[in-house]
Amino acid sequence: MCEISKELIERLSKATKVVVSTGAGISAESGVPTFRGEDGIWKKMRPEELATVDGFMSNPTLVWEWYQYRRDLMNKVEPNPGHYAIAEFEKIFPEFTLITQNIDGLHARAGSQRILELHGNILKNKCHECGQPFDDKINLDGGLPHCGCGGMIRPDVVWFGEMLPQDTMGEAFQSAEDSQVFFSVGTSSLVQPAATLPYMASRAGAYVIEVNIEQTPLTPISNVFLEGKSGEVLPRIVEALK
Ligand code: BJW
Ligand code: ZN
Repeated sequence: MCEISKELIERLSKATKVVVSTGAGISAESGVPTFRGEDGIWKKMRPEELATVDGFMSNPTLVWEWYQYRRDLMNKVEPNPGHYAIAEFEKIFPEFTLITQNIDGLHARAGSQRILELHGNILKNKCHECGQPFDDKINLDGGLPHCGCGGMIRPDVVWFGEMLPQDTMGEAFQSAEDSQVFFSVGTSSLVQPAATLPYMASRAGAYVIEVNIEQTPLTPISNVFLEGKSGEVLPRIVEALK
C-alpha cells in the first residue's frame, strides 16, 4: 500500500485552492468498465464505430443500443468510497473544483455539488442538429428518436473529434491554472484536451498528485504518485486530514 507522507498531508492542510480531475478509474470499483487496458471497452469495441459522429451516422441503432446498455448498467451501480472521499474534499477545501471526464453521474450521486463534466452526461440527450435538449425517455422499440427539426436525437456526450462544452472547459482550465494542488485520479491521461489540465496546473506552480493503479504519461511530471485504487487511497487522505 502506498505511503501517504506527513509532508503531503501538511501541504494539503495549508491548501485552499484544490482541483481533482477524474477519469474512468474512479468508477472501476463501482463496476463501470474503463476504456483502455486489458479489460477495457476499447479492447472489445471499436471507438470509431461507437464514439464518433461518423460511427453514429453510419449505424445509429448500434450506437444507441450501446448507450442504452451502459445506461442500464450505470443505473445498477453505486458510488464507491473514492467518489465519497471526493465529496468530502469539497467540504474540506475552501476553493474546490471537481473536473471529470466521466459521464456516469456517480460523483453527483455521492454528494459532490459542483462538477465540471467535460465529456457530457449519459443521462441526458440532445438533438444532433440543433442541440435542443431532449427529455423524453428513450425507447428504441418505437424506432430511432428524432427532434421536431428532423435531426436525430443522440446521447449528450462528447465523441472523438467533437469540441468539449466551451464554458465548462474554460472553467476547468481556469481552475487548473489557479490551483495550488491538482489531483489526477484514475485517468490514462491520453485523451485531449483533458490530459493537458495537470500540465497546465504544474506549469503554473501547482503540486500535482496522481492516484492510479499504474503509471501513466503524467507520472514523470507528477510531484507524488500514489499507487493504488482510488477507493482505497482517497479515503485514507480524508482520514488523515480530519
Ligand atoms: C484506476 C483504477 C482504480 C483503473 N483506481 N485508477 C488524432 C485524430 C483525431 C483526434 C485526435 C487526434 N489526436 C488527438 C486527438 C484529439 C482526441 C484525442 O485526445 N485522442 C487521443 C486518444 C489520441 N480528443 C478529442 O477528439 C476530443 N475533442 C477534441 O480534441 O476536439 C478538438 C479536436 C477535434 C478534432 C481533431 C483534433 C482536435 C474529444 C474527446 C472525447 C472522448 N470521448 C470519450 C467517450 C465519451 C462518451 C462515453 O463514455 O461514451 O470519453 S472516449 C473515452 O476516453 C471517454 C473517457 O472520458 C476518455 C478518457 O478515458 P479515461 O477516463 O482516461 O479512461 P481510461 O480507460 O483510458 O483509463 C482509466 C485509468 O484508470 C487507467 O490509467 C487505469 O490504470 C486507471 N484505473 N482502475 C485508480 N480502481
Ligand atoms: Zn433539432
